[in-house]
Amino acid sequence: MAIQRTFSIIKPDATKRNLTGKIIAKFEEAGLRIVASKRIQLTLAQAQAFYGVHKDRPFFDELCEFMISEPIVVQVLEGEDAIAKNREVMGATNPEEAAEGTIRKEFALSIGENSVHGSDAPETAAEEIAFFFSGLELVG
Ligand code: IDP
Repeated sequence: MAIQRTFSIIKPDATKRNLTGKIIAKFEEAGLRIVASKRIQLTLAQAQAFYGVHKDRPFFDELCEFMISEPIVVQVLEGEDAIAKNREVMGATNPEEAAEGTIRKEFALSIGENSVHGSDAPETAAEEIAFFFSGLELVG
């Protein structure tokens, strides 16, 4: 399996509860290496652009308001099969359905306030990394 990069967000519910380090430890324990990282606060326009694919979903406004409510930590994770591996470590979208030991099972508050985002495919990973990081910020 090839080395991949994926894009991750530690969401407002997690930064607010001071869980950043615990979540990063889960990534590192799974063999994912952090090759870029920054703490930022999104504007509403940025959140709407990032989640544009969901703009017709009923939870879109709630999701964007949540994503701007506190700072977030955006990261690029690298490793073997990183996209699938990160999705596995994150767990299911709804924490009630997430497997034991996953980030969402341990930390998420609800299906919306679910602590982490992770890219779902190589194309979206490339787009999402480029949305937040310049090449100079990726240090493998
Ligand atoms: P994912 O983050 O597991 O890939 P998606 O279905 O792509 O899940 O949804 C993106 C995000 O939208 C979720 O992580 C969650 O924060 C939010 N979301 C998804 N479904 C709901 C819902 O039914 N109510 C509120 N927020 C939701």
